[in-house]
Amino acid sequence: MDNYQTPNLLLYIHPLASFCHKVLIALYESGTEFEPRIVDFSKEDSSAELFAYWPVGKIPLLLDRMRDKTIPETSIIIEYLDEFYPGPQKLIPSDSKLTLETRLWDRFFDLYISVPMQKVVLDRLRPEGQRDGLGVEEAYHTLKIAYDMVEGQLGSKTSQTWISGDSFSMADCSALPALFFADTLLSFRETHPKTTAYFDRLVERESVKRTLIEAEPYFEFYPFHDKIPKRFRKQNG
Ligand SMILES: N[C@@H](CCC(=O)N[C@@H](CS)C(=O)NCC(=O)O)C(=O)O
Repeated sequence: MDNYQTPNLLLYIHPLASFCHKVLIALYESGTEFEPRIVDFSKEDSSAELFAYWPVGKIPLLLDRMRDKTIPETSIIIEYLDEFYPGPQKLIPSDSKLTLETRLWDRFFDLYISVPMQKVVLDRLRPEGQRDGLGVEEAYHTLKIAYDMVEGQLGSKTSQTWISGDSFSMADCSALPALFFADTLLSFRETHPKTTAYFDRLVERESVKRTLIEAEPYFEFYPFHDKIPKRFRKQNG
């Protein structure tokens, strides 16, 4: 007899999508069971279900079948998981000062690193003649400023393993995919030592390792895949 029970949670994702990595890391941190459903935007029948739930069509999207709830937006999803499906590692600290700092750095990585990174990547996928050179230039400018601010934040406390202190949080879930992909566009490795060391700590985390291993078979579809460091490729050579 098969003991498999459908998990309460269903997550629409794509294994290469950076915002999905953010939520996958949170789920792997807590060890919460979920059913992943891969969305292929090039196939209407694959994405129709997602658009029916969330017409802006962004992934990830979480369904909680037990509570009959649809939860969009990565930060809201992680807050929801932390409230209703908590794991050993609280991703939203209960200390109110730290909560604000966690939310701030979560927003920061999304808005000032992931969003400009997406701009550059999506622009590369546009046909020649329809590209937005000025927008891309602005995106690189934002990345430069954001890297300096992350470097400053990482030097701001006497003891700081993670971005907002000694506890791994939602902000660190946002940081990993933001830095992973942004580094392939504008590398911080030679210029931002604290950010580099922080990134190296992030990639040692089991939740992150698992997320990157699952993404690896799809890296070849990333337009800047040649800039992904070899240590993240299956064939390390
Ligand atoms: N603010 C959203 C951003 C989500 C997002 O941009 N997801 C991308 C994948 S990384 C997406 O769905 N892209 C498909 C599209 O825009 O058509 C969140 O935090 O959930």
